[in-house]
Amino acid sequence: MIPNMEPFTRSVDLLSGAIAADAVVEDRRVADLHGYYLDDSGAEPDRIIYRVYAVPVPEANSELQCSTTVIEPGRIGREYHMTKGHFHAHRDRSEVYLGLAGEGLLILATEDGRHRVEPIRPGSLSYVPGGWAHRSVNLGDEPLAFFAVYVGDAGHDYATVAEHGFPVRVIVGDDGAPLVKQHPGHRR
Ligand code: PAN
Ligand code: ZN
Repeated sequence: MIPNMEPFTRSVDLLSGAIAADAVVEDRRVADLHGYYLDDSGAEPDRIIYRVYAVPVPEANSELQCSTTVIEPGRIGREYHMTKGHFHAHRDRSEVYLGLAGEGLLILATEDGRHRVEPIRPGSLSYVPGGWAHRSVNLGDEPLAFFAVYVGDAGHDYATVAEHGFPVRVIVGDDGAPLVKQHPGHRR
């Protein structure tokens, strides 16, 4: 069956990551990520950590969701600003990330405890296979912006990550440089 979609074009600002016109904009603030960071007690609850611009597309297997994410620079305690991270609710659905601006990391993890760390930078293209949870982290002094495209009905399972976390955390080391550290509490 041919889906009932009309062709369209949108403008992405490659420097800021913003998508113009009818994108659905969602902000994630410190308060929305309570429990994800080791210690957010010193951070103002209203501070925006990241913003997602999503082009409205039906959540169907035949479609492709298109969005950008912009993570503000900064840290909460020793941890760099990061997204919640999620598995896709339909575990086998994959995704592609294209770095637009800034410098960061894409942390990937499987349910059986494997993990990978990939760079995000302008022009980086990262493939997120089905079955891999994914979280992005801003390591720089500027906003980190990337474009994502994923299977329309992928859905987001946040609960598994909220409960178990990722196998690693990205923190600032004593020398001021980023450190990818094993998260001892993570299940194996
Ligand atoms: C991305 C993410 C976006 C925000 O579009 O949804 O970067 O991260 P969280 O959803 O983990 O808060 C994506 O991977 N979509 O599937
Ligand atoms: Zn995803």
